[in-house]
Order: sequence, then C-alpha cells, then structure tokens
Amino acid sequence: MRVPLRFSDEVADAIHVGRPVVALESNVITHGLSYPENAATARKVERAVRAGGSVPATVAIDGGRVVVGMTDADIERFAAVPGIPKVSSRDMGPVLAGGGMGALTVASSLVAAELAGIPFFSSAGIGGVHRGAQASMDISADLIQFTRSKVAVVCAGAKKILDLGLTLEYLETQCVPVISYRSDDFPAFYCRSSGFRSPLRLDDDDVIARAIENHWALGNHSGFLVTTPVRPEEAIGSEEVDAAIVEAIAAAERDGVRGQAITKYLMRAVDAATEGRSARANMAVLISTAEVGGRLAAAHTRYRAEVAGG
Ligand code: PSU
Ligand code: MN
Repeated sequence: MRVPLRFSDEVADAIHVGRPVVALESNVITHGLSYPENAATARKVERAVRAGGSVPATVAIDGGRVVVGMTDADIERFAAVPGIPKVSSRDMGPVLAGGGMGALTVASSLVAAELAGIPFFSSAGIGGVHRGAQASMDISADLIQFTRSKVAVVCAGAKKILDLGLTLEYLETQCVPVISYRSDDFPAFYCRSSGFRSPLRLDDDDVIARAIENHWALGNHSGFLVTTPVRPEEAIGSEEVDAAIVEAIAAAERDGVRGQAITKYLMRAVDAATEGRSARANMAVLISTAEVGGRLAAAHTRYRAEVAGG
C-alpha cells in the first residue's frame, strides 16, 4: 500500500514544476506556543520561507492522510483545537490508522517530506540527547530519523534544555554532517551559541547546496544539518536561561515528568522563567531560521537544475 498524501494545490504545483519547497513541522503549532500566537507565528514562518525564495509546506496528519501544505484553515484548526497528539516517527502508523489529527515533530516531518519528494526541511529547534541521558536513555527520535531520511534540515540548533555536547557527539557517530552557516558555533535556539564549536563552518549558499548533493551522491541515505543562529539583536544571553533550565529540570523530577512529555514541559518552564525576553526571541528565531531555510532550498534547487542541465 501507499500512505495517502493530501497536497495543497500550491505545493503540488511547486513540486511538479521543480520550484524549491521547504517542509515545516506542525508540532510547534500545537505544542510550542499558545493560541492565538501559534497560528499567527505559523503564518509568519510560512511568509519567511517565501521571503527566502521557496514555497512553504507545513506537514501534519489529518483524517488518515499526511497533509503536505496546510491551508490557512488547517493552521487555524490545528492551532485552536486542544489535545492534538504530538506524533513522532513511530506514532505515524497508528495515528494514520485512527483517522484523527496529529501534529508532526521534526522526526515525523522528515518522513512526510521524503514521501512527498521534498528534500528540504526547516525548524528552529530540533530534539537531541537529553541531559542525564546516560541514565534515562532519553534521546529524541529526531536524531535517529536524521540517519534515515534523505532530507536536509535547516535549524537554529536546539534549546539548552538538552545536552548539546552529547547531541553533537551522537550526530558525529551517526555520520550526520553538521554545518554552521556564517557562524563558528553550534547555536542554541534563541542563544547565539551553545558553547560548542561547530564541526564545520560554510558561508556560501551554493557551496552548501553542493555539499548536500555530494553527501547524497556518496550513497548516504540520511539527513544533513545546517545551523543558523538567531540575529544578535534578538538573542538571549546564555546566563539568562542557564539558571532557569536547572530549575526546570529539578521541577520536572519533582513532578515525575518523563518521556514524551518532558520536552514541552521544560521548554514551557524556561519560557515562563525568562518571560518577555524569550517570547520575542522565540518568534524571531522561528522566522529567521525559516528565511534561511527558504534561501538554501532555493540554492539547492538551482544547483540540481544546473547538474541536470549538464
Ligand atoms: N524546540 C526545541 N527542541 C525541541 C522541539 C522544539 O528546541 O525538541 C520540539 C520539536 O517539535 C521536536 C520535538 O521535534 O520537540 C522533539 O521531541 P522529543 O524530545 O520528545 O523527541
Ligand atoms: Mn524523548
């Protein structure tokens, strides 16, 4: 059988004629922000992909089908309806079979993008290795999916609720390239730096496009991470979030929060503790990442056309 896909007209047309498309996750709508900021932000993120020169395709599950390119009405419904489940890669089969709605994480969005024939995805924050994973074994399925889906991922790193040093180690072990775009450090969402240097820096869009195609031409059926940091004027200082994170992790332990629920719990707690500052930075990094995603996808499409043209 084939998984039924439901394309928006615009995305179907873009794929058909070979225009660049960037897939976007829907978990950030249902589990990242609150209504109505979530709906407004999802639309701004889509606009940013367009500003970068690509067509946005926000992906979700609805009525037993994978939605590729949510309409405005879809975004409004996903933003407003409470209790839509967070769906990672392993949850897709059951949720499709159940016929309900599902919000896709980075991992499941990559599955959707590959099925749809979209080689680019963008999201400000990816999952990673959790702090204390040596004991909890909590490693986001996002990292495992990077080793399976042939989709390039543009992101601003991940929030410092995670152990970003171990996250980088994991990506190295699994042969997932990590390139920092116009920056030396691996970023940490609304912080410019995680404190870790990136394995490699590249500044040129066309070189990045060639690097991605070469990675795939070498026979790697896997992802390729490109990070882009939040703009300096919108960034939050590490000191500001570090204390809030330690506090949030202690509170999660007290409340017995584990597994699937921990990521949202920690992100909400840190956002609440750094209030005001983080709300603005949150929005800014979502938008700037999407714009870079749009730009790099466009460069990648140009390069593919060049190669095909001989
Ligand atoms: N922002 C982050 N980290 C995240 C997320 C957002 O800085 O992890 C969201 C994304 O949707 C991501 C998901 O795919 O959480 C990962 O959840 P888990 O850690 O349960 O795999
Ligand atoms: Mn987990």
